[in-house]
Amino acid sequence: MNAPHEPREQVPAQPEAPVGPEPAGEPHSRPYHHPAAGWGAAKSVGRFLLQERAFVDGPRAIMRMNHENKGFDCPGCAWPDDTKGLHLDICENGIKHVTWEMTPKRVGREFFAAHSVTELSGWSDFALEDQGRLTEPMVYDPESDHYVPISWQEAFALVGGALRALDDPNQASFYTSGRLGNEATFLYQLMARELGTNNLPDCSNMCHEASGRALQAALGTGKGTVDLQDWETTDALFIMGVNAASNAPRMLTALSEAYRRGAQIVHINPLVEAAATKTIVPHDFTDMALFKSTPTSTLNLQPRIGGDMALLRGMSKAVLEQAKTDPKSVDQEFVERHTAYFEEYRKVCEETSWEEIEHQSGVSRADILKAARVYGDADRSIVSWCLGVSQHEHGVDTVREIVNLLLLRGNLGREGAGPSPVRGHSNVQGNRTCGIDHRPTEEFLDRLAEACGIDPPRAHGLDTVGTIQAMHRGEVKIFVGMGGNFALAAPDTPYTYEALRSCELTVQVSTKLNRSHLVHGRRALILPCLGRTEKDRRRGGVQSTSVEDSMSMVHLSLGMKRPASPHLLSEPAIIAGMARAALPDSETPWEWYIEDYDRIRDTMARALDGFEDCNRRVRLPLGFRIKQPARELVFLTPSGRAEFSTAPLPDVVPAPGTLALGTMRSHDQWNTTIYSDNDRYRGIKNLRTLVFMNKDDMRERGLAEFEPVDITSTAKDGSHRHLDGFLAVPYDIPRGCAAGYMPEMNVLCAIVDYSTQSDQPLMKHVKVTITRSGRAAA
Ligand SMILES: Nc1nc2c(c(=O)[nH]1)N[C@H]1C(S)=C(S)[C@@H](COP(=O)(O)OP(=O)(O)OC[C@H]3O[C@@H](n4cnc5c(=O)[nH]c(N)nc54)[C@H](O)[C@@H]3O)O[C@H]1N2
Ligand SMILES: Nc1nc2c(c(=O)[nH]1)N[C@H]1C(S)=C(S)[C@@H](COP(=O)(O)OP(=O)(O)OC[C@H]3O[C@@H](n4cnc5c(=O)[nH]c(N)nc54)[C@H](O)[C@@H]3O)O[C@H]1N2
Ligand SMILES: [Mo]
Repeated sequence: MNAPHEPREQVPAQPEAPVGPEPAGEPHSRPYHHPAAGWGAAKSVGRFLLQERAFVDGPRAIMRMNHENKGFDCPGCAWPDDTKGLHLDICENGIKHVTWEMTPKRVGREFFAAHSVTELSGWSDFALEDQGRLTEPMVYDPESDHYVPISWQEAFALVGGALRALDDPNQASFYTSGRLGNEATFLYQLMARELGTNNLPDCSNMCHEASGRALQAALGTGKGTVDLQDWETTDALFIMGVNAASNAPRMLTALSEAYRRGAQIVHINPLVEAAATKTIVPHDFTDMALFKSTPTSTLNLQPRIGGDMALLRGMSKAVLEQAKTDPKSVDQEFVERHTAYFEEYRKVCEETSWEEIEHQSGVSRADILKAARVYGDADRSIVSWCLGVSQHEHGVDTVREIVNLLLLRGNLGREGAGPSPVRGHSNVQGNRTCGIDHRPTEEFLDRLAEACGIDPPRAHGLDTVGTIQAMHRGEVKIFVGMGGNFALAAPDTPYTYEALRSCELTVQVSTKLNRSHLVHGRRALILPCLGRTEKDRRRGGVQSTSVEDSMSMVHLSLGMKRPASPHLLSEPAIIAGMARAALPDSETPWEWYIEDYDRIRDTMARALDGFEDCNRRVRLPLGFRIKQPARELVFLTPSGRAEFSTAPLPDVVPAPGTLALGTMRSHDQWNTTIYSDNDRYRGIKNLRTLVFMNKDDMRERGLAEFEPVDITSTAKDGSHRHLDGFLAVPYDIPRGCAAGYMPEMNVLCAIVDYSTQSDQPLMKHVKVTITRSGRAAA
């Protein structure tokens, strides 16, 4: 739990600079009628390669991506690679992502000499990253307000000295963004724990924390149980709260194949996203040539923001009502043998009225019954979800309701059935497996102690929100960011800026210049690292690193490009350098480990559950799958069974005059990295500072298309935050709901607005009022 935070009257928004590029023209909004992926994507890739001047390297690299053990893992999303060994399992956004890393542009010492930090603070985030790859370590010089070069040895000594000077190791916090490979991850958590802290916040604290906690509580494993083969054999797919065409584009292939097979595909999302219509599978060359699209949906339901739990409860209620006349609609045998608390759940469903379900979900009983029928008719069902479900106050309860629904019909532990969260960053799941957890279990720590000969701290550490609050209070003085862009990704931008600026030292390990280098502590370091596409040559030869995808497959990733600069170090080498300087008496063989990553993996095999014999298994053609007890119907829960939950439905209906606002990504961005001001599938051009609204909510407020509005959020503590001048765009979204883009809208997300169930910031449910600009409500 995060510490309570003193109420703040009003935190003024102070975005110092725009996020996206200069708009290339007038804002434009037209419905997109073309299939997802297909030629629209191919055109966009071509334009992007041209813009990045990567026409030779780009395509060559792409041919090496996601190969069986001979290439590198796409540094984009965590969707698994095709199990059939397909050699062109790529997507538009993965290509953009790889090309982004391979840009020929460079940010060297001349650049930093020419531009002060104050000057750079006025640049857009797009312009910062557009300078290209960082090339050598830099340290902030307060005298001149410039970053100046520093040697690696001096940089490590600076970090080590600062860490050693702390009164308490808990005055440091070590953030991980989900790109970090498993071996670096293992060394990073080892360093933090050897220092004596579990302050290991990560991007998952803002992403799928709720999913992990719910699955852990219900099934005893904090991960999904299905793999791609299950996707290929299921009868019904329920896709909730994910914009797959943009954020997990390779899912489109699975959806179109499912459709062709005759499977049912139900999308549950306040917005009808592109993946809920039709697609042209990009590597299906005949389809591309013939412009032949495949539908990717058989039913679309549009709940209100936060209405998913009520909708799921309605589906369960329908299944249970049906069981009164048709006992087979519930898998009695499964329920009796493998679950606990069924009777309590049945009762809760019975007691939840259809009126309440309709009111809270925003979906009619008739439509919920349609989805329930699909579910009831299917022998095997998969429910898949992403941030639209997790980033809510009741994210944990909602994911548990997903499991409740699945358990009713025994959709677990057999082919084609089960829960399937879509994870975010390419290795965010691996980070958690390898120890990035501010709440480690006793068993994990015992094994780590045994395998590594350290005495890890037992007290829980700080997560992302907790770290920001502790920095703000002056309790955390050193912040280390292992990748990511903490300043922009975190909630409450001005508050997070203040927090970072009050640190003694901020260290950012990065590939490109970003906002987090400019919003820094009294002392600050930029440590540039190799990207995943680049050759990592150590004394023991060229190294590969392992990663874990959304479906628990672990495989090797081998970079093959010449590094962007000869002065870059790999992430494991940077961590070992910092650790050696911070822990001079350490008995951990840091230098020896980073000569050959097999040595790190040998220790991981002893320390981590599921990594036994990993050096051999990770070299198998498709790597290995981490064992999933729940998949084998072994439940590591208190009852030893899969547990139904019985939470009451939360009230998610916006108060009169207010709207529930969800922040999300456009098609042309990767989290805080913005590629363009366009959002192709939603028909938007040249505009990011927008808010999508229902046309009736706009009419009620007297708003025309592209009319500037003032958005005011109200936090749990009653404080307000504002964004002014955003343009209202009418969109097919339920009444009472609104949506817009992160990270521009993060100023509206109050630091105190995190879930009491998961401690996750409520990024999909910000309570706002929207008025015409200049007419703000008192
Ligand atoms: N190209 C690209 N790929 C990415 C990323 C990227 O930025 N760019 N980011 C990666 C990361 S870290 C992550 S976590 C994932 C994120 O993948 P997504 O979860 O798709 O991310 P968002 O863009 O936040 O979109 C959230 C979706 O949830 C819907 N939604 C909002 N509120 C609700 C609700 O209350 N109920 C339901 N059912 N739906 C709701 C929105 O309409 C939207 O479709 O993608 C990963 N992949
Ligand atoms: N309002 C709102 N806020 C959100 C979200 C939301 O939906 N709404 N989503 C949240 C989610 S799901 C997430 S995951 C977070 C994302 O938070 P982060 O992971 O912190 O942010 P990214 O934008 O993915 O990080 C981009 C930076 O990573 C660095 N980088 C890229 N590749 C590498 C590499 O190989 N190694 C290293 N060391 N650095 C590299 C580059 O310098 C780049 O600038 O944002 C969260 N914030
Ligand atoms: Mo994420």
